[in-house]
Amino acid sequence: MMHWSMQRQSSWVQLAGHQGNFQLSEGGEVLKLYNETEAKCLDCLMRDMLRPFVPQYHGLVTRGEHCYIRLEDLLSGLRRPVIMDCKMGVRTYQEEEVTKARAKATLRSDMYQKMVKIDPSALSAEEHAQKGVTKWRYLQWRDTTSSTSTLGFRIEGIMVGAKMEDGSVHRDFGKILTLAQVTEALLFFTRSQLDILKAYHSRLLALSDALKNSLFFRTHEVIGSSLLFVHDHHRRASVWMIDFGKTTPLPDTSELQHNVPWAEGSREDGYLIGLTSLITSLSQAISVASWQQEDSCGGEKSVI
Ligand code: I3P
Repeated sequence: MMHWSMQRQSSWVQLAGHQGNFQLSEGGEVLKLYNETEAKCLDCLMRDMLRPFVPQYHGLVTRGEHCYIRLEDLLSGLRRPVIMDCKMGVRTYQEEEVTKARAKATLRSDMYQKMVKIDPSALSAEEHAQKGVTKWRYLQWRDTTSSTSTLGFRIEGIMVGAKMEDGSVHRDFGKILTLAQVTEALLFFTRSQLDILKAYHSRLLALSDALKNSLFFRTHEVIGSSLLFVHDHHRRASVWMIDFGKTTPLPDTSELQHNVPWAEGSREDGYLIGLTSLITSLSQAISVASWQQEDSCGGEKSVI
C-alpha cells in the first residue's frame, strides 16, 4: 500500500519538476517544502472562492530539519492516473528577476548548459565566453521558444502509463507553438476520449467563472503557477491550480486584468490568455474526437 502511494506521489512531483521539494506522507497528503510565499497564498485561497480548484491546505508540519506544507494528494483514490502539467501565463519570471539581472548579473552555468544542449545558436558570443546566463535570460528564452509568450501557457509535461511503476513522463512539449499542436497534444493525453475531454472543458469553464469573481485572483500576480490535469482509468477527470511559490499580492488597492500582454511594471501575468487558449483548444479537441468517433461508428456500420 505504501509502495503504491509512494509511486503516485513521486509522479506528481516529477511533473512539478522539483523532486527534492516533496516528502511522502500517509493519509492522503503530500508534503511540500515550505515556501513562505506559497503558504501565504494557500492560506488566502482556503478562504477564497477558488478553494474548490486548489488542493486542500492543512497547515505546516516539521520533519527533521525542514518545515513542510501539508497538501491534499490530488491523486489519492485514482486508478492509474494520467497527468498533464500546464504552466500558466505569458511569462514565468517575476519582475524582480529582471531588476536583479540588471543590477547584479549573477550568471547560472547550469542554465547556460541547458541552453547549449538545446540550441547553442540562441546564445551570444559573450554568453558562450562567460559560460553562464542570468536566470531571467534563461526563463525568458524558455518562454519565447515555447507557447508561453504567444498562447499564455505551455505544457510542461504529460505522464502516461498503464501502471504508475512503468509510467513515463513526456517532457518534449517545448516545441509546441500553435493551438493546433496543443489540440494534438490534448488528444494524445486523453487518447481522444470524449467524456474526459468534455469533463476537462466544463471544469475549465467553471474555473474561468470562479476566477472572474475571485478576490485572490484580482489582487495577486500569478507567476509560474500550473494547472494540473488529472484523469484515471475510471474516467474521472479534474483540473487543479497548483504551485504558488511565485504568486504575490499587489500593493494596496491595485488589481490585475490577467488578460492583457505584459509591459514591464504592469505586473500583468496573462493567466487568462492561457486559460482562453486552453479552453479553445479543448473545444477543438472535442470536435476532432467527435468526428473520430463518428468515423469509427460509420466504419463499423459499413463492415456490418
Ligand atoms: C527551471 C524552471 C523552474 C525554475 C527553475 C528552473 O528550469 O524554469 O520554474 O524554478 O529555477 O531551473 P527548467 O524548466 O528547465 O526545469 P522557479 O519557478 O522556482 O523559478 P531554479 O533552478 O532557480 O529553481
